[in-house]
Amino acid sequence: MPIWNKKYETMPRTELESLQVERLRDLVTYAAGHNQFYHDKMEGAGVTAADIHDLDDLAKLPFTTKQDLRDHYPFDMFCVPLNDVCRVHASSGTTGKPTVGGYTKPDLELWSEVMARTLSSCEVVPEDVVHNSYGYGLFTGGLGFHMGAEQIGCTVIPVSGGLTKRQIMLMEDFGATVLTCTPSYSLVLAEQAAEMGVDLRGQLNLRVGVFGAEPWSESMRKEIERYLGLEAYDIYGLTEIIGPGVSVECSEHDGLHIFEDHFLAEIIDPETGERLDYGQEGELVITTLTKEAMPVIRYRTRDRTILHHEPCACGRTMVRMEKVFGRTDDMLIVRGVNVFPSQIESVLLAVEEVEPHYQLVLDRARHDLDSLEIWVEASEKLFQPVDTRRLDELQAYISNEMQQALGISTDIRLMGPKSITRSQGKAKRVIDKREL
Ligand code: DLL
Repeated sequence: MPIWNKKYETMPRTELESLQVERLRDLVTYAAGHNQFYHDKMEGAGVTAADIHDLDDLAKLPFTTKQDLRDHYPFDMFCVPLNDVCRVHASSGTTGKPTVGGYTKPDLELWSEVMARTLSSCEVVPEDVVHNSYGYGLFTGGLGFHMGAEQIGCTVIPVSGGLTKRQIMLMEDFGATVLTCTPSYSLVLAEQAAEMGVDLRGQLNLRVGVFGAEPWSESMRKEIERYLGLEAYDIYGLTEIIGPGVSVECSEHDGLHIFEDHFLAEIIDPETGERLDYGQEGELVITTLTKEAMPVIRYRTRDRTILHHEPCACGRTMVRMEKVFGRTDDMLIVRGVNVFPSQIESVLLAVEEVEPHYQLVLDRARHDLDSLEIWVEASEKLFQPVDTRRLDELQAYISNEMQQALGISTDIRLMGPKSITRSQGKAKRVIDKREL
């Protein structure tokens, strides 16, 4: 299967590590020499490039946090004058100011390169017609995929999100073979196609889907593959690092390879900041080794995962991260118990008469106790006509499964078809009324 950049993607690990150390040294000098924030940070920690001998010396470097980025909004994290920045992207975030990412020309070339590697890892080839439904604009999804697909030489359809009906028509008329969008939007497309009487599996040529930008479970993957008749790949990335193109699955679907020649990954204990070993779960921390406009040193992503370094059957030597379970700040604490939305998703989607559309509503009503309502759409056939007995049985069954999986009681609300808001990009799964 195609490996876009064999030299780097299959580099022996010892060679790769030497390259990383060399690049890390250069980065420390570059960042401290071109940016006040990094200058002060390095001086405060008493570290210079001369202190970096191997990758364990990473621990000597201070972390960079989302708060640091906020404090230096919009452009004070840049290492080059604005004149040399040829593109700015930003992530909306839930509150306050967005998180900004800046790119020089070489940064854009790097981004195209890692996105070409990404798409090749998903078996995308120059003959493919790529229907790109990631949002174009400040969000990194649309343009990131666009550049990677062009780099490979695919035919790109820059459709962006929304106007779902039209998207189905275009996919059919233009003969899309690859679909790129958030996993939740892929299900909206599937639903719309069904409504229009278009059989996505039979009438369309879709072969591959490259889905990311939000957490999605293995059960969600099965649903998507079943509805769309394609092979679904997980892609991970974030604006602060580059956008999409940090890591991606290969056809083994056994973790996401991180492009470590550019993005150096570590896992830390989110409480203590201590570095953890391969195989241990914690917070992903990334250092960009080669970016010019806005490199980051030991950036705390707040995403939880596990790293594995064992060789992969695909031939790539790059470390693999497990599917992101969620962000440390997405973790819900319900009556003192930690719950990840992805755990709930896995339980729900294992139930046959339930649709993959759900929302979690947290409140603190009675006696200051948290309540967790799980709204999920039940299968359409239970509403034509309403089968109260079956709905009651189903509700009791899901409540019990949820209690087993989460260790807390939840309130299951089985909803009618299409009653949960659909999204064109990242789905909003959690409504926390406790914060209001
Ligand atoms: O979501 C970049 C991207 C675009 C990735 C398209 C993949 C595809 P941001 O808007 O800055 O950037 O959001 C980044 O989204 O820290 C994770 O919490 C989450 N995220 C991204 N990909 C995944 C994934 C883009 N595959 C934040 N699984 C990250 C789980 C993901 N969470």
